[in-house]
Amino acid sequence: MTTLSTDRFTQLPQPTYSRSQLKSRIVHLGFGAFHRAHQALFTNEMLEKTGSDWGICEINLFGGEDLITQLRAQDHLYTVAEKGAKSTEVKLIGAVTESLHPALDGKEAVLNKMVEEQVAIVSMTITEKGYCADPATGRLDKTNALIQQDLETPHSPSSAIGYIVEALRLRKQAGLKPFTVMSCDNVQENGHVARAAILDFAYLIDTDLAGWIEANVTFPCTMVDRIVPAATPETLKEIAHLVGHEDPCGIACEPFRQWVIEDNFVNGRPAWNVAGAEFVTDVVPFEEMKLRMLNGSHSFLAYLGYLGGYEHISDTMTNDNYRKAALDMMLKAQAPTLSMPEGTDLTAYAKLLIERFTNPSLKHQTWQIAMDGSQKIPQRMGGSLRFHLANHSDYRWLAMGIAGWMRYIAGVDEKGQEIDVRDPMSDKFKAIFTQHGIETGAVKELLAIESIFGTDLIQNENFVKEVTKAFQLILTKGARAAVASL
Ligand code: NAI
Ligand code: CS2
Repeated sequence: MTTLSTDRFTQLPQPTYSRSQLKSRIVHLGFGAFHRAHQALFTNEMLEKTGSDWGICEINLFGGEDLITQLRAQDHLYTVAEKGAKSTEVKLIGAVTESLHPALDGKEAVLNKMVEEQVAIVSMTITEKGYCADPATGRLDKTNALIQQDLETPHSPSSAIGYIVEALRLRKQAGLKPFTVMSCDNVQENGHVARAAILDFAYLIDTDLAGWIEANVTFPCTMVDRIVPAATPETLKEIAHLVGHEDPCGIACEPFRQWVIEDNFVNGRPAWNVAGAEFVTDVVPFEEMKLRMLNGSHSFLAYLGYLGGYEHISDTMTNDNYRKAALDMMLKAQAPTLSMPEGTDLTAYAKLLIERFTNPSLKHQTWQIAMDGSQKIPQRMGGSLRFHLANHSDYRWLAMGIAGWMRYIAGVDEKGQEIDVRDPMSDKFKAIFTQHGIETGAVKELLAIESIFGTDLIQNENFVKEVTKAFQLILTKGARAAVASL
């Protein structure tokens, strides 16, 4: 790796705040694509407007060592390219103060940082599976391999949950204030899930500590939104062209961004509102709206789009049937299940989503969104399904979405090519399809997976019949025809 100097960014507008005054008051777990283009960018803008000292220490617990090394080599500066349909704006982010990785610096360095007195917030974008929670119940999955390991050696953790509990134990022991734990993942009631996983874990190792966490730590829920596809050699090349130099930490995203945060911080917080974030008392309706309407239709398009031969979400939007099905999914299958504050215009929201999905400058792979379906399906489609089954209303788009997921995880596409299925449960899926072949016999077995579908859905005959029918249609006619049939 070449050492990169910071003068590479001189072509861009520089931070107007004093970077040397920043303190690592936020420790962020998960320096992935999303955080770089969302929370760090909001923080950067907040610093521009307030001149406060809220800096971020970035930590990757799993993978991403190179990214951390590269970030250090450029003084923790990096660029975000906001790509609209017609133009691109590049921003330089200066909010990051330092970075750590257990594989580079050791676990103790990570824990020591989390225990520093000035740390007031530990935030997370660690993917759905990072919570080690059962997606159907939102409680800690005690059978999770990382959790089992951390229960054996809680002072030398590996999981994000284990790190947070150990850091809180050390803070309690040192007589320090706790920090707020703020999840920024696409998990329904993300703060509540983080809280449940952390408390469940803490109660298993130390009831005093668990009681202290319960009484003193807050876990605000957040609704986060910005489409940030994984970086590709093409996007990095484009950024290099725009910046005038390479930036291996650069990331491209859409211009839209939204952040709704439950205002429940135990140890202070930055004024992210000056950068456009909204502080509210109840985030849950907004989370549900976004997870069901945006992410639910995203997953629908990802599975049926991939099977239909579309590489990117914007490619699916060139097919009128997919476009109409996505809008119907939003307005007919998802919107009716929501209870939104007065004045929320879900039709306008859906139209904006379709516009965002259509952005041809954004190369968001269907394959990327298709990842980790076992963690995503319950919150994106499960709640709405239960609503329609109870109300005897039309849920054909949801049944097709689930059937599309099942056909996708069968691991072979419509041309007989292998699909690289990435999911914590991929071994289980493989076993089911090995036993049943890619036939409707697999449907019931998949619906019996409790962590995804609970125990109730499989008992609903109508639901099993609808999913089986949709699966059969995809098998015999293909995904494009199945979507057209809706
Ligand atoms: P990414 O793949 O670029 O980064 C994933 C991050 O999660 C890495 O920093 C990695 O170290 C960490 N991680 C992975 N597994 C982990 C585990 N078991 N425990 C702890 N940390 C773990 O993905 P990206 O795009 O940053 O997305 C991350 C999450 O952010 C998503 O899963 C989603 O919940 C949320 N999000 C993403 C959006 C996007 O458009 N990319 C938009 C809204 C939310
Ligand atoms: C996507 C999301 O990867 C996925 O599962 O549905 O990351 C989506 O891009 C974001 O939630 C948009 O805010």
